[in-house]
Amino acid sequence: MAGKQLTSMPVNYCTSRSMMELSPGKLIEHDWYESNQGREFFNCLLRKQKRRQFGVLERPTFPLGMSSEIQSYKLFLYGKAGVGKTSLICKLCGLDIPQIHHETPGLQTSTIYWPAKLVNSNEVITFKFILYDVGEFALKKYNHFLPACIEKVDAVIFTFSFVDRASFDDLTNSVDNLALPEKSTLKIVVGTKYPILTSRS
Ligand SMILES: Nc1nc2c(ncn2[C@@H]2O[C@H](COP(=O)(O)OP(=O)(O)OP(=O)(O)O)[C@@H](O)[C@H]2O)c(=O)[nH]1
Ligand SMILES: [Mg+2]
Repeated sequence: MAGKQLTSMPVNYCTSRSMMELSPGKLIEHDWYESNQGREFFNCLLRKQKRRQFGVLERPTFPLGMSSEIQSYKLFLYGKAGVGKTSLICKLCGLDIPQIHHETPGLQTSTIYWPAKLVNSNEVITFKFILYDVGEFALKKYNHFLPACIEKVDAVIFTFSFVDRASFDDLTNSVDNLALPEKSTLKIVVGTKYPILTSRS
């Protein structure tokens, strides 16, 4: 697939397949997962009603007639210690978030599969997100972690916490100064711990 970019992926995908032009905006059907077809796809990713964890060499298998091209993306989570990077990954992977803060020891990767139906197309594609997570102190201590995380990265998720002003103040600096190999790498900002903020007020 040419021009693999997270922001424009479905547009490129459709353009290369069917020469369709899509305007920016809604590119996937957001309520598709509730349809019969969507449920069938998601059931293949579940075990005992929880998201199945896939190893590095594993991939989901869909029943005959339910084929889905897998599009792989590498994402790197970046942010202050304790801001909630690992918790965010746990949430996305359907796991319980850690109750107590333990710094992530070194570099950890998690893989999540996410089927989606494109607007104006009958095809279902499965996003494969490989999430790179490093504890802030480990990132500062070992010089080889950052290059491993940003090499061929498709998107960086910058995290800040709604209950930590300093993590928000650092954000502009981090977004501007993280030396990414590609200028076009997508930058996403995610705020964490919002429920704590709202329960206080
Ligand atoms: N209530 C609530 N707690 C959260 C949320 N996100 C993170 N936490 C808590 O914040 C603490 C730290 O979260 P982690 O996800 O371990 O932080 P981290 O950014 O991975 O930290 P390092 O690995 O040290 O860089 C944990 O005790 C979580 O329970 C959230 O959205 N809501
Ligand atoms: Mg962590």
